[in-house]
Amino acid sequence: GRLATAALGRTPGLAARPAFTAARRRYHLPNSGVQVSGAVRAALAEGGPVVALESTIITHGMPFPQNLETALQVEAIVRQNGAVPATVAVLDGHVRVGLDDAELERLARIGMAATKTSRRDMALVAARGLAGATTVSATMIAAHKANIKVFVTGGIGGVHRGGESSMDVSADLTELGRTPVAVVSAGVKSILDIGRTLEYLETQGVTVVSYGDSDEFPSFYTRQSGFKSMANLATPEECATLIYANASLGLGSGMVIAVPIPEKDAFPHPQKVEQVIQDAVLEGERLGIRGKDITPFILDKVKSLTAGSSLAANISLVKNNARVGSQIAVALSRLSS
Ligand code: PSU
Ligand code: MN
Repeated sequence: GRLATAALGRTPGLAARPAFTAARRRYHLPNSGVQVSGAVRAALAEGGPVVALESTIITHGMPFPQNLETALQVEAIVRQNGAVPATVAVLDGHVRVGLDDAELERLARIGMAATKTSRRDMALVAARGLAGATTVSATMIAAHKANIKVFVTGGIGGVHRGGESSMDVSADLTELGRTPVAVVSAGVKSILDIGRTLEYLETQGVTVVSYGDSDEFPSFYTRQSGFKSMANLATPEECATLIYANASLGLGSGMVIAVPIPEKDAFPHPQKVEQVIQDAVLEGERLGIRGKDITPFILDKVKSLTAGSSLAANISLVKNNARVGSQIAVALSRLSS
């Protein structure tokens, strides 16, 4: 008890204080770190391949029920390619790594009512016991805590157009600078300033490579951006070797593995998309939308202004990234064993 501890001349630990115990009950404070599902824990224990997946794409990126269908299909693709999927989200204030199908459905139905959760939001969402959809930054944090090195998503955040004056730079980029997880994506959407995004990643010390036969940096809906990565890596084994080297050197920083959208699903009219994006950016400015709301706003506008064809491209590239990311995770687990 408290008295006995005091008599021994020690201060009772924070966790033992009655007030703290009450607060924990009331505010759903997790005991420590993240909660990893049984399937993911089992795979990690034997050094097996695991792929982390984010959840903002489920709640804010697509409408129900396509979001649930896509999430389930992406997990299936990961399994077909020999890896274990670990979707990350905050449920009832607990940071979870690995969701079952019922939990995925719960999240998909919550949709936009879930809190979009990047690094800065995590503590508040946990303290309040809320449902949080993790962005790339928060998913990287959870993945790293669980010791997962490969993470698959659609597109990463970046420097927004006009970011040189608004200072709207996604927390994804600083997270990539400080957390050693490889993020497999289709590059950066042209709703962002791709050139400045790559400059910022360079400053943050983030390795940026393209997957396949070209060092062109892809721009989500299209295979080109007019900018180059540091290199092109042609096989999952090369990517795994890069991740292994990053870990061996203890750099502590993350990397971007950019996978161009499959040719057949790439947007045929980049100029049309560009016009749509410019309209959406202007409308966002007019309505005074800023902070974490601007990315979902522009994505939604682009979706409706392209009559849904962007949704099909989005689903295609996420599945393709899941296939490539899983192959990389498999190659990495062979390399490490
Ligand atoms: N880019 C996309 N689709 C997305 C996102 C970005 O093409 O769904 C989401 C990701 O979860 C990413 C987040 O981490 O938006 C970045 O938000 P912000 O720009 O507010 O940092
Ligand atoms: Mn922002």
